[in-house]
Amino acid sequence: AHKFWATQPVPQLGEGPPLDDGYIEPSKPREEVRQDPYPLPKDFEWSTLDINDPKQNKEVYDLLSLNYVEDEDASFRFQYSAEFLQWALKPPGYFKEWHVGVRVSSNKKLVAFISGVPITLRVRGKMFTASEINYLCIHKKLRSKRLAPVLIKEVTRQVHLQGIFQAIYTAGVVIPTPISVCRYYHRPLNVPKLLEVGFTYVPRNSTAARMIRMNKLPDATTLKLRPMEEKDVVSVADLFTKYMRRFDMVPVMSLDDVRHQFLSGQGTGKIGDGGEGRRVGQVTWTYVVEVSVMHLASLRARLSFQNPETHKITDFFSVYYLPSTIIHSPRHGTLEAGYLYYYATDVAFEEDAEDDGRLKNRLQTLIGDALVIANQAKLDVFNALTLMDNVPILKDLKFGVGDGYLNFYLYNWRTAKLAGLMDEDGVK
Ligand code: YNC
Ligand code: MG
Repeated sequence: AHKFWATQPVPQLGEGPPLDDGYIEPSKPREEVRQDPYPLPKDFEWSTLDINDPKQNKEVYDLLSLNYVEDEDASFRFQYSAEFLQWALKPPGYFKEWHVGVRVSSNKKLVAFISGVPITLRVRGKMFTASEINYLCIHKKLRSKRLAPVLIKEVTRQVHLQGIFQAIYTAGVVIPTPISVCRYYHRPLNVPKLLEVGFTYVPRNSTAARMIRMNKLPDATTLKLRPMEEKDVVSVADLFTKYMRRFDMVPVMSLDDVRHQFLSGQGTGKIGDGGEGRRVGQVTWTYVVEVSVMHLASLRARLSFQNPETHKITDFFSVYYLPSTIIHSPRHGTLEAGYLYYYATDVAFEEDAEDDGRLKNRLQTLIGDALVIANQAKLDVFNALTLMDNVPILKDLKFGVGDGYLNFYLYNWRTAKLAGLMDEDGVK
C-alpha cells in the first residue's frame, strides 16, 4: 500500500520489535553515494535555498505560509515566520545543501521544499549523528503527483553525501512506521478570541463567561524567573543534559547547540515594560530560575581562582512562538500560539522526588509560570505534546486535548516502540 515507503530502510508496518537497536542498512563510503541529483519531471529544476539571503528566506516563508500543514478541517495553517525559519534551518554545523527546493524552470517560482539539519541523538543507550527532516511542502497545485518521494530521495542523497545515514522526523500522517505518537494539548489564554475563531467551543454545561473565569491567569509568576542570558549557557546545558537522562530519545546538545536552541531566538528591538510582550522577530523565550549560592561564592572567593559571582540555575523552560493563519475569519487573521519546548528542574535529581510528587509539583509551578509569561506576551493559546513529563501536569494546568496527533519516525534505525509517551487514550 506504500509504494515508496516499502522501498526505504524503515521498519515496515506490522514488523515485530527488533532484537537489537541499530541501523537497517549500512553506511556507504562517499564515492558509492549517488553523485547526481534525482530527475525531476520536465519543467522543474532543483535549487539549493540560501536562507541567509533575505529574498530566498522569504520565498520559503511564502511557500509554507500558503501550502504547509493545516488542521483536519482546514481552519488553521501553520505560519512559520521568516525569522523562525532562519532559526530552525541554521543550527550549528548546518549544511546549506540540505535546504532543498524545487522551482519551475521557466519563471523560477519556488513550488516545493524539504530541509534537513544535523542533530546528535541518543536513542535508548546509543548515540548517533542524524539529520532532522522538516518543512516538506509541495504547492497545492502539484499534489498527488509523486513528487514527495523525489524530494525525500534527494534530501537523503544530500545527507548521505555528508556521511550521515540516519534521520528523525515527525508527521501528522501515519506511514511505515511510527516509533511513537503524541497528542496535542491546548491551554486557552485568550478565550473570547478562541471562541470567535472556532478554535474552541462553549461546552453544553458552561458559558463563555465561566470559561474566561476558569482560564484566567495570575499577573505575576510564582517563581523568580528571568530571561536566559549568555552567562547561563553552561549551567543550562548541564541541567538539560542531566534532566534528559529521564527519557529514551533525546537530542544531545553541545554548548553551541544550547546557545542556538535556547538563546538565539529572542529577537531584537523593543521589549515591553517588565520584559513583557513580544520582541520584533522573537521566536523563542527561555526563562531560568537562579539561586545564588552565597557560601560557595565566598569560599571560591577565598580560594580566589574562580569568579566569586556563583549562580546556579535550578530550573529552566523554553517556549517557541508559532502562529497559525486563521483560514476563514472575518475578524482575525492570525492565531498567536506558543509551544512548550524543552525544560528541566533539578528537583528531579532529589531522592524520591518523583515518588512523593515533588517533581510533579515543581513542574506544575514551572510550566504554570510559562503560561503566565505566554499570556503576558499576548499569545492566544499555549500548546504542548504528550511527551517528556508533560502528561501528569496538563490536566491541572487546564490544557484540553486537541484533535491533532504527531507521529515520530526514525530513518534507517531500528528500535522498539518508545513507551511512556501515551497510551491509546493519550493519557498516561
Ligand atoms: C509525509 N508527511 O505516504 P507511499 S511533515 C513522509 N512524510 O508514499 P505525493 C509522506 N512521507 O505511501 P503529496 C508524507 N506525506 O505511497 C506523504 N508522504 O509510500 C508520502 N502537504 O507522494 C506518501 N508537510 O507527492 C506517499 O504526495 C507519497 O503531493 C505520496 O505530497 C506530500 O515535513 C506533501 O503536510 C506532504 O505539502 C509534501 O501533501 C504535501 O500529497 C504537502 O504524491 C502539506 O509521499 C504540508 C505537509 C509534511 C510535514 C515533514 C517531515 C517530512 C519527513 C519526510 C521523510 C524523511 C525521511 C528521511 C530522509 C533523510 C534520510 C537520511 C539519511
Ligand atoms: Mg506530488
